[in-house]
Amino acid sequence: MTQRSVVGKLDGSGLHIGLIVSRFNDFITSRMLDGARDVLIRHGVDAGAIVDIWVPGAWELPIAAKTAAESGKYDALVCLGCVIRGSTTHHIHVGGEASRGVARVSLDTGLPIGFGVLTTDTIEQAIERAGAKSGNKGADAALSALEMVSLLKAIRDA
Ligand code: INI
Repeated sequence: MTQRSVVGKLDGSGLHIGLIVSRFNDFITSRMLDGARDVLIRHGVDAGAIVDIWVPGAWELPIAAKTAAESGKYDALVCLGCVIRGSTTHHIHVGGEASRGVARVSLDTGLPIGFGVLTTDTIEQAIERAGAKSGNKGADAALSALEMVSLLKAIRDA
């Protein structure tokens, strides 16, 4: 029997993508935004079809993602944020709710949402993941969202 595989492709032509970005730690998130935008354009997304949507902090990513998803304007979203450990437990609540909330929006709406929220102990670790020696997690999240658009379609069509 021949094996059948269902896989996604990385072809962004004709797609509309929303990039939801946190202003908190924007010296990091703006680099992640650059990485996400760059990788999308290199995979065929029209620059004019990429919209960046700014929220105050990672906590606000889920509600903005829900509103963008329900607008019907986007084929996929990418949430970009950076939560750095502080001297209290505040960062744990912010990071946890951002991750739970974005997952819930994606499952509830069926829209692919790339999760590019760094949670690091130090600023150095965040810099490493925003375009330095550990790559750019914003670009990685955008690429995953692109793949999921095509994969979800392929699953339905299989
Ligand atoms: N928001 C972040 O995006 N990153 C953080 O590290 C952070 N910390 O640690 O405080 C943070 N807080 C703000 C939060 O996201 C909300 O914007 C704020 O609480 C207002 O609702």
